[in-house]
Amino acid sequence: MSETRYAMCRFCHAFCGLKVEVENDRITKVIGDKHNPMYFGYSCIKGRQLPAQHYIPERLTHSVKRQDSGEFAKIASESLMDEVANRLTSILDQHGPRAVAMYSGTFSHLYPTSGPMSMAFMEAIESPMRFSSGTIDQPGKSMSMALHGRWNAGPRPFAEADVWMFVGTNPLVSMWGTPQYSPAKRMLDARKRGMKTIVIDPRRTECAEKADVFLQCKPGEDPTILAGIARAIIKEGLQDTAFIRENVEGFDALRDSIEPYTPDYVQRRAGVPGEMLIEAAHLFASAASGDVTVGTGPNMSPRGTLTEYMGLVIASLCGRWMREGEKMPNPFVLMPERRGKAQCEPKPPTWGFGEKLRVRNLTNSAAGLSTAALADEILMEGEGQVKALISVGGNPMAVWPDQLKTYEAMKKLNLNITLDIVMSATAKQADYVVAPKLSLEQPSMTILHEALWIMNGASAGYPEPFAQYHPAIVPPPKGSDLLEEWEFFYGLAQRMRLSLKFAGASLDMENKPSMDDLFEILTRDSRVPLSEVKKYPHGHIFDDPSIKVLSKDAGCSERLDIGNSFMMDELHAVQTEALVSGGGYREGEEFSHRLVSRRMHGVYNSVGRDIPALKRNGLYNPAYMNPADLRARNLSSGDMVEIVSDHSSILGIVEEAADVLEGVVSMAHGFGDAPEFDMQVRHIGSNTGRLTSVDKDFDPHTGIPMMSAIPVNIRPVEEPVAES
Ligand SMILES: Nc1nc2c(c(=O)[nH]1)N[C@H]1C(S)=C(S)[C@@H](COP(=O)(O)OP(=O)(O)OC[C@H]3O[C@@H](n4cnc5c(=O)[nH]c(N)nc54)[C@H](O)[C@@H]3O)O[C@H]1N2
Ligand SMILES: Nc1nc2c(c(=O)[nH]1)N[C@H]1C(S)=C(S)[C@@H](COP(=O)(O)OP(=O)(O)OC[C@H]3O[C@@H](n4cnc5c(=O)[nH]c(N)nc54)[C@H](O)[C@@H]3O)O[C@H]1N2
Ligand code: SF4
Ligand SMILES: [Mo]
Repeated sequence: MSETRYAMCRFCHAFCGLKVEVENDRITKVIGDKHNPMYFGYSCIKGRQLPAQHYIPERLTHSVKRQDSGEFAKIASESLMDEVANRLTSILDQHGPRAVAMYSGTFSHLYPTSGPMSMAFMEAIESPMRFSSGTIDQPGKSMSMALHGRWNAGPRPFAEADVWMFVGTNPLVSMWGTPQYSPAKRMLDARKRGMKTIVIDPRRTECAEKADVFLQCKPGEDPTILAGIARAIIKEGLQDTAFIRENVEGFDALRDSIEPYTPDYVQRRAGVPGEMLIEAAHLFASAASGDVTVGTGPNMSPRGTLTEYMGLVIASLCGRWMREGEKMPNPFVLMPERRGKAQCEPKPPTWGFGEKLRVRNLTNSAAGLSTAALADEILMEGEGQVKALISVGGNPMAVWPDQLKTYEAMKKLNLNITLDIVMSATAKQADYVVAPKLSLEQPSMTILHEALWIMNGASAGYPEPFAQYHPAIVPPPKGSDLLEEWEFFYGLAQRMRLSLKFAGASLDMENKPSMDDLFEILTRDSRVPLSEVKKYPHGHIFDDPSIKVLSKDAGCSERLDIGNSFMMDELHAVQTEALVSGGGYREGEEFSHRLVSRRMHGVYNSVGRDIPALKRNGLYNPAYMNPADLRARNLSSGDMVEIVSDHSSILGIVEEAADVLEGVVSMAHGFGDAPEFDMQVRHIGSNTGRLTSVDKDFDPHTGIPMMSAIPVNIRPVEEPVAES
């Protein structure tokens, strides 16, 4: 008999509300839940494939261990934890805590208990070596926020904005940034009430299609464009003088630093017509409210922190922050009540603290330890060398920059463990692959999307106090042996006689808790009790209009800094750099193109390519290029080329795309596999990470290397005969 249940999707981070049909303990169909007040029934092609994700033969239903022969064999999860605990103990005894590193990938964040339990484990073994996908994503966000200062009450909501500026972000496909939850509907609603949009991107994206001003720019020149916009705002006198007088410092330093960024200079440097730049500045600053969101594109291009910083500068120049007495858009539900004050918080340290890495003078930073440095930490012999790596819901082999170095590092590790649902490119290199339960086999709650308000400065996270909980929808497949990720870390800790502090609470290490017990700990100080949230299977908006932004503390002297000296120095440095045409000139070689990052509908980073219905969309990652560029090279869609950077080269299949600027190659990441699979490019795509070098052109504080705007040449190749 078929039953209907309500749940949240975790094929990606967006958590869309779902209606799930279940028959004989198996999911048979998934569609959007039209009674869900945050998502209004939205679901995408990936989410609707959750039944396939749960039941494809590629799904791991047992953990596996690498044998001496190199083959993998099933291992019972209890034995796996026994063996791993023993091996970790001997590595810790011999080499100390620094020898054990953890990498938390995207999917570690989607399970409320995974992150806190894995961190509790790392704390218990006293290892500082905790890395995450955040530092190869948008590290500029937390860095710029630390330098500029965080406005305690946060930014004004999208739903009330008159204008929005999207800088290298495309929420209509990525469901990231703003608006993030059913973005197409929210964007349409906003346009209907008159909101204007500005898009800055080298590709005419889905968002750009609908923009009022679209600045199709050369990749990597965002600091120049945003400096030009800030200059134009000040020249027109459109800044919010009263807000600046009360709350902002650094205005004079900023004004002087951006003076050279004239419309003419911006046009020459970034390829954006001067009059359109002025139009964008005017549209943004003359509106009453509205914000800037910067996405992965500019964060992965050089000077990502500066671009994020200039986004904050423009918002602060225009006073786009919540004011005293305004209603808090999201005072939280499952987290403790959020009471914002109309003031700048004390600025935290940005870099130069915490664990010092052995390479490139990197330290801990507001963005965390640099994942781009982890392969070197594994490869470099000597005191402090990383010997064991635990990856949780991530795929280093597919997504870390400099794939060939990552490959070497994987082989060098004494102990390589990954928690994954399939034999990913990383799992194939691992010693143990821990098979976890999948999303609909576990309870869930939406706390992550409240935490996003804290993690991200600009508006991200639920725009209203929405929350949802669901119990496990189906049991795991019959005969399977799966762990919830937290159980793996708890199980290791039990065997290693460690005490765990989970989200600040000491756990009973004799009587194992349940995931629901852990949810109770995570929500122990919530504004609304979890028991209340559980009453609403479609999720619910727990509004409280009485929660308003509080006034500034009497003694508060903290100000938002729009003239930070490090950032101003970077602005000066930009001008010393040569103007580039095409892909630019590097180390004696001329490049014709710049390769930029992008997202594709049918895949999520490296996830989804094994699902039959998604293969149609995501078999490989085409190298999208402008038709004129293809014609000039006598190429047409489907031709194979070699894409060559100054570091390495990959094969690619070109695809004509009029939305891509001439001189640009737009290509998704996370495809391909280890080098021995390169010839299968038409079936698995190729790994753009291989084009990036981690020790050239990296940010000196976050360590993020050039992962977008990469100078490349395109060379035709004869189709290789043997494609196995
Ligand atoms: N379907 C799908 N959704 C996803 C993902 C996925 O793989 N597939 N990935 C998820 C992840 S991990 C993240 S972090 C988010 C990211 O979310 P977004 O940041 O919105 O990511 P994109 O859609 O790639 O948008 C980045 C844009 O930056 C542009 N760009 C590239 N280089 C530059 C540059 O130098 N300057 C400017 N101005 N623009 C540039 C690209 O053309 C692209 O349009 O998406 C998430 N959502
Ligand atoms: N060149 C280039 N590199 C990039 C980017 C880019 O735009 N260009 N983008 C960067 C960004 S923004 C990010 S966030 C990172 C992504 O970095 P990662 O998070 O490391 O990569 P994903 O591909 O998302 O890896 C997810 C892994 O989790 C597994 N998985 C899926 N569902 C589950 C689950 O329920 N539980 C568990 N345990 N595992 C699961 C998948 O099979 C997959 O192997 O890549 C970065 N790398
Ligand atoms: S956007 Fe698609 S994959 Fe992401 S949560 Fe929603 S339905 Fe799932
Ligand atoms: Mo990401």
